[in-house]
Amino acid sequence: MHLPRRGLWLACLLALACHAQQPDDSAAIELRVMSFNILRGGRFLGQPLAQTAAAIRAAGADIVGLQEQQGSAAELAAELGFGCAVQSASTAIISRFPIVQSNELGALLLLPGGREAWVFNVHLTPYPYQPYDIRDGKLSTAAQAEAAAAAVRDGPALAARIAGAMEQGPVFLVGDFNEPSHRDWIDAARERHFGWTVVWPVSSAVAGAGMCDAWRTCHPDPLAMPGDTWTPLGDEPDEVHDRIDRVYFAGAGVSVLAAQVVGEAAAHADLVVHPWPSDHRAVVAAFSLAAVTLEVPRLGQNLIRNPGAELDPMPKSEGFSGNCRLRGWEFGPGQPATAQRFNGFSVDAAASAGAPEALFRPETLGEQYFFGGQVSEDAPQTQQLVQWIELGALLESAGVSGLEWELQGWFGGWQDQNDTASLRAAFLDAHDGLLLEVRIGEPRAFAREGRSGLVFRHARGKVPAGLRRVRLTLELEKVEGGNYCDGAADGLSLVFERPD
Ligand SMILES: [Ca+2]
Ligand SMILES: [Ca+2]
Repeated sequence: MHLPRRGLWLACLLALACHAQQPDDSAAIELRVMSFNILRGGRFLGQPLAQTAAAIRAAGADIVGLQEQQGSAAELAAELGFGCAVQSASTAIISRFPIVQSNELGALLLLPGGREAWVFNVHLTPYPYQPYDIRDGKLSTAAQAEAAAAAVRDGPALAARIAGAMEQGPVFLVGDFNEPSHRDWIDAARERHFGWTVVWPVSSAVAGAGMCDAWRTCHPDPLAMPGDTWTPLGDEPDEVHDRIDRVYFAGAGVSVLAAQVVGEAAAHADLVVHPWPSDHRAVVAAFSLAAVTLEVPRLGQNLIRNPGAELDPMPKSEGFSGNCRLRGWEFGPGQPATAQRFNGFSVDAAASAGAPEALFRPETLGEQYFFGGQVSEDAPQTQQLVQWIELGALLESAGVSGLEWELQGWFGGWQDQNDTASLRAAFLDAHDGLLLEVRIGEPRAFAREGRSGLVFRHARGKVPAGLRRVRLTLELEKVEGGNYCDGAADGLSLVFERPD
């Protein structure tokens, strides 16, 4: 955490969706996020790893997404007194903030003040590198360049993976994208890019998902402030310099204060470290996170937090995704439930010998669902996820008269096993006395025609007088079949509204 750097954020310009702004809340926190390709483990140019650490210190970074860490991340983190989460042979996230969970795409960090933020870190496929192919005459139209880039780097898949986490925010995405930005190869900057205008697909997809490019938000003019990170090495006359290392951000209350290039000389970098240890410059951005203000719930709004198990992206693995916390939910008695990716393992299992096609799944259910997951071999058991929903503020402003509640969700299981799921809502008064209890779901194999999948269930009724809060209990029940509870649910919703 750092004090605001006034000179820097004053230099930032305002834009509409992605805006840089002045921190005005005393309870706000500030942090600095860096993306740094350290070149083959950091020592490749003959310098000690301490020089890479010096660059991170010069950047004042609190969180660093490393690429080409190649086994150096833990040592680098130790040198800086940071924690470390390794995503792959190339990528790792190191941070002064505690790491709550991590997977191959990123890490969930515990920030000062108790907030949590996902930081995603990517090192996308370097070759074929389209700017070289344009230079060398191997591509002749922008459409060809865009198609060639999309063939080796899947921007839409990346955007889909992180979309769920963005609903809650704050979320950061950093990386060596090995692809320029569509914000840079614009008409006005054609002279820098062989006279070409290219809508590069990864940056387009990431922006389309709602993420803001920190550098381009602070420095909107790519001619005046190119921000090139590739490459500080050499002076080959035909080298193509570009901004392929970027820091993105999203989430309510997150604003960028400054964005700086860290590199070898003042001509190319805002922060200089000499000798520079990598063939990429790094980029660092300072962010302000506004104080958390509790939103007053509204009529017509789904009041369930993390209602589709999307908030914490699970690893992109085959089969069982593993275990994770489910933010917004407390684990009740029984073994912890988890989120599972739709990857053909359980409720979306493809038809196989003797098993029919899975049930239709609406696209609105996203990438993941609530899942019992791996449990002990012991006989039938039930796992619980609990969430409390406070209604005082909503009912005070809306009044109870004529108000109705509606509870919805998708529930199911696997093939002809009777493992199942249900959602119970206990409507409670000011003393937690039970006014009404409703349960939806619990489809067994028969209700699914013996097919894997989820079926829609809902219930509706009048709001009882004296209501103050609701305790939701999602139950995932294992009845049979080895050590997996295939009880599954998704798309949960609790809405209060007044029918006209
Ligand atoms: Ca979902
Ligand atoms: Ca089972």
